[in-house]
Amino acid sequence: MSRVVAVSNRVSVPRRGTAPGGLTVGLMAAMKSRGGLWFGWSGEIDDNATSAVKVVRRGGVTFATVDFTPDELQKYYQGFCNGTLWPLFHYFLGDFHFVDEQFDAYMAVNQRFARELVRQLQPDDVVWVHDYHLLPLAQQLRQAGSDHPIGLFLHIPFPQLESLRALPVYDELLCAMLEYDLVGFQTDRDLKAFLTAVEHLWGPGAITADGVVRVGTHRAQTGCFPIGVDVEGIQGEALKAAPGEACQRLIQGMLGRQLIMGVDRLDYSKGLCERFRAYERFLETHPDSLNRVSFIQIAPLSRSDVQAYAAIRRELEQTAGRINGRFADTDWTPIRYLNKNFPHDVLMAFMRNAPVGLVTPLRDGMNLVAKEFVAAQNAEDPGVLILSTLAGAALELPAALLVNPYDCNGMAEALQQALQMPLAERRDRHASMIEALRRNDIDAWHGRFLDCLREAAQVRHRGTAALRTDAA
Ligand code: GDG
Repeated sequence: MSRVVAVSNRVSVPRRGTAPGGLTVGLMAAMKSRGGLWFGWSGEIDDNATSAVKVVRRGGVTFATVDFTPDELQKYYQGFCNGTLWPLFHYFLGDFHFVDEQFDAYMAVNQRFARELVRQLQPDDVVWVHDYHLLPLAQQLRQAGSDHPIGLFLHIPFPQLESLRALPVYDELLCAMLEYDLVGFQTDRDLKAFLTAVEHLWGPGAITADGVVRVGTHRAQTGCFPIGVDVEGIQGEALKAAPGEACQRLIQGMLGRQLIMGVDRLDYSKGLCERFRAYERFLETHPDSLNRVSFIQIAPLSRSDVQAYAAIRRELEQTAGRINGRFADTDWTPIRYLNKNFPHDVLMAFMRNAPVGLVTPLRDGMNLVAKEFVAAQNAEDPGVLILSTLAGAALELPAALLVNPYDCNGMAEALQQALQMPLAERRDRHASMIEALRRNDIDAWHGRFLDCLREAAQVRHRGTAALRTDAA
């Protein structure tokens, strides 16, 4: 069986004693059975980052990482990735900017990744590239001589054409994406947006009924592959960590109050400011809830993002401070906001103990936390998921309490409804959601993507062979 080579901007090398997050677990599962390789940025900055690749082996998987120079971090990562593509693809045009130099750095880092990666590849490898940081990687790998099956999965939304057109180089990027054998999206909505952009650039004739895009000699299969979670694994994590010190301290600190839980990477797309204000509105309009609920928001932030997120941190600290100042009592803190990272199993145990999961991004490709919250629940007495309609996950989880994350009153009312929901209704909603999660779990996600990728590459190879025969 061929080896799976995963490529992502950031590689998370598992460390002893830490529980990795959802995506890491999924990728590791896809790679472990076949002895995989994971290539990308180490997370380290080095003034003299040379081309040296650091290689370590953990749990049957090889991790090959490179460092970034401060210039690459600033122009490629903070610049084009996080200042251009991330806001544009999440429809935050007000935060979006375009700088030629940063785009050049983006192309250069992709070229450097390709150059380093191609040296690590074996003939039968299947290359699976992840996310918006690496849209032109297949193009660069082909130029570096790779003929491997290469697929791209976009974890974040793909924007509608009218937003996409704000990017001066959108046509160049789309053209580069057609060098993949397979381009996969989280939802049908993202896939359609991509095909609309293709049609705009190359006409309806570029797309066949089965989602293949043909432009010149390029042939890219496209498809929708919503990412899932490991339902049984999460149940196991939650049960294992529940008796542990961290979870017990949380439960004791609640003093019997109902817990509302939010877990998000600290980012403006996650709608945290709007969520805090909705909780404030809920306390204002439901005074009977004072001292009976507590909202805990966990929002870890990575070292390299500290500066970029200073403004949102300030706003969240101020809002949390105002809410606590307004409503707190001698024995009650209404909102606890933690910029702290917890082991994944501890998070799952926290979620299992929360009657309400509040997941209200302003825009999200999928949102794994929503799925993890559902998977972590006790089916006999499940908590209620409040979920943004603007998260990809909402399409698979219509039995959640769906809210518009910009609607402060609507979210406050959903909180009230969730906290009051009768057990029978909670069980019904949970049963329908858990069934959807089991139908499309993390194994289904990587299994379907990799099968489709191999097939797409075979079709390309057959096409190339036929062309050679014709020419002869
Ligand atoms: C992108 C897309 C898409 C969170 N805090 C801690 C921690 N986490 C884990 C969660 C979850 C993961 O991180 C976050 O996943 P999300 O899906 O919510 O969000 P993004 O990071 O924005 O991911 C998104 C995803 O890719 C996958 O395709 O769903 O739409 O934006 O697994 O549990 N894990 C640990 N400590 C924490 O403090 N260990």
